[in-house]
Amino acid sequence: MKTLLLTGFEPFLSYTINPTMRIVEELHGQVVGNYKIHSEVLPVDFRKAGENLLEQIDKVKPDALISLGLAAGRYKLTPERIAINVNDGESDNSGNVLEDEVIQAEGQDAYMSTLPIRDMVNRLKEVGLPAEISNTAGTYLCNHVMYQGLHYAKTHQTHMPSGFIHMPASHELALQHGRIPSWSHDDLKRGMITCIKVLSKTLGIS
Ligand code: PCA
Repeated sequence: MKTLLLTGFEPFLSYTINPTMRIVEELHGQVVGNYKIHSEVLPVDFRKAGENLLEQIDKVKPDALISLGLAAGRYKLTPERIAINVNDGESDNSGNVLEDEVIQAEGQDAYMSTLPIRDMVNRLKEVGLPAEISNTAGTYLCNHVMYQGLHYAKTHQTHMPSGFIHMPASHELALQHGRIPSWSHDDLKRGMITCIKVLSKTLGIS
């Protein structure tokens, strides 16, 4: 049995619920494909999220890493293709407002996801869930965490597949927020289970 580190995020900005939080909490300890899932909810804080992630990687020693985030306004599941070496954006939950900052001074400008994102998108569509590859994870916390995971794998020369999946709002959040497209929690969760199964199969371990 392999170990998958699965991360989500706490609520942030005007989003009082983060659907990724419930999903990772419910999947913690579950077995999907040949992965036992270890979940962690990360803070929306530029100074802490990456550090927390790296601590978890050192503690859990996962064979693979998938991070999840909310992209309110998107209407499909969107595995991300690329993470860039930039911190920039609105205030995080601790009041840090960063502009044009590099994440890792010695890091590459960008890293490509090492998850089987094309296979994930194809399988999601086969099981009836709209999906497409996204070519930008933005410059906020989701990009930050994706970059940190891939930078770790690169600099530690580990073969840990690593990457990020953005998801639309849940109905729960849309009811509170107002005008954003939303999915049921069950479909969002089924989508994430599907992606984990694809990863397991691609690596020939299911
Ligand atoms: N989404 C934000 C940060 C936390 C989250 O769930 C993002 O897309 O950067």
